[in-house]
Amino acid sequence: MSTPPPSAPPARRQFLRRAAAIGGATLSAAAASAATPSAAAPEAPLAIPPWTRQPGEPVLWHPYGEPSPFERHVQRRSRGGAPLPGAASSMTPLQDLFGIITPSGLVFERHHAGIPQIDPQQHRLVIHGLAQRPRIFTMDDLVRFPSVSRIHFLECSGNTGTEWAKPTSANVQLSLGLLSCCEWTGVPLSVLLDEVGVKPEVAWVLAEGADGAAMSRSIPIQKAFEDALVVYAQNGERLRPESGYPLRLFLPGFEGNMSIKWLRRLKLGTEPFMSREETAKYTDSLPDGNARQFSFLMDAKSVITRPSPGHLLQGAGFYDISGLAWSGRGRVHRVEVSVDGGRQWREARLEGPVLNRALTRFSLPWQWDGAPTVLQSRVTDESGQVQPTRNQLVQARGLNSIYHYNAIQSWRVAADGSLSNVHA
Ligand SMILES: Nc1nc2c(c(=O)[nH]1)N[C@H]1C(S)=C(S)[C@@H](COP(=O)(O)O)O[C@H]1N2
Ligand SMILES: [Mo]
Repeated sequence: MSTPPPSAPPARRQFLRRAAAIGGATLSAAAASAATPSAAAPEAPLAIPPWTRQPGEPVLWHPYGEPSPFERHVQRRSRGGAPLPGAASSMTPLQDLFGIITPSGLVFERHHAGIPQIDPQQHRLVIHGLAQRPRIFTMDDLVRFPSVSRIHFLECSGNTGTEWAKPTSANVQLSLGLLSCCEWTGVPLSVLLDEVGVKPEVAWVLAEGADGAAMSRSIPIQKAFEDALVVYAQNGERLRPESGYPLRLFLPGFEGNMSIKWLRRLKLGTEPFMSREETAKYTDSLPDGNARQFSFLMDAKSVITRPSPGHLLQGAGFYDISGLAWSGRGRVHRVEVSVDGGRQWREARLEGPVLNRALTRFSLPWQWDGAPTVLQSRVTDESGQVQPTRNQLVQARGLNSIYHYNAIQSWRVAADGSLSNVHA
């Protein structure tokens, strides 16, 4: 956030100050005040600051590069105190991000047995089972295929799982942060399948990871041919170790769990392989005692990320509400925002390009009168699915699920400008 030039008219200055406050407001009060320009700054003479009086750091200060030390608070966080080794997750700081791309270092992580350190020279991908010509691919083999790059979101089906019970988490990172959106580069799985020759009776593929959990999932062969990718790069560089280096499966729009990291094996078969774990875990219990199985697609969902709990509004006036919308069924068709707890809805502006199965940034200008209210967003995707209210979701699915919560999220704004997570 820049300080407005001294000639800026007062209204604009006031607006910029507010914008700076909301944009810079963070979880830590110290960081927030550092990012908020002082009220006197625009009138003060343009004194020469110390950093203008001497040369700066040399090139190659950080040969890889890293964010400004003033952005240190923008980090992955996990819900339960210190991260455990092995089975654990960390969450993306959605409240501090802009646009739609998640920087690689901030992509949420979910591991069932820690992060294996894999030498790409020793890594192999085996495609076997009902194949005409089973094959073993080295990383070099895979990179020689023509590649594609696509921008897609990845969401853990357990994202917002805590919302089934009650609105618990302190901020959007801890309630919705099992969500990321990257540019993924690799080989379409269909190309590799054509290479090995899929037998006509094949209906399922088992994908297995090389981590300590040897995590595996069964994937319908239609998905494998439709848009599945075998990826080795993310946001322009090789995958980060925590994201599956050197190779992962990527299934656009499907629950994150099925995008097997550290991919080492694809086995073609006629049935879902369904390990005991797979059958027991990845289902959604319904109120009638039945369970929903094969709920692979992520439903239409949206959330306001700015302002959101942890941010502090600086009094009545203009704010630009901004958030993210997505759907595993395709593109975002429209997003509506309510600034009065769902009584009236206004169409938000979508920031293009609106990509298939990718996060889409939306915004809506808002004049806050300073009275307590509730902010909400509601997405409709191109398949026609409308994000449900919490009541509608609970009515359809009951309260026994852990996974696939996609209800409208409500942020309560208090008169003092603070925000909190509520069920409205
Ligand atoms: N091999 C393997 N693949 C895995 C996992 C794992 O623990 N092992 N976790 C899964 C889960 S539950 C999710 S939500 C995504 C998370 O991907 P990310 O860590 O890149 O965000 O990876 C999936 N793929
Ligand atoms: Mo997950």
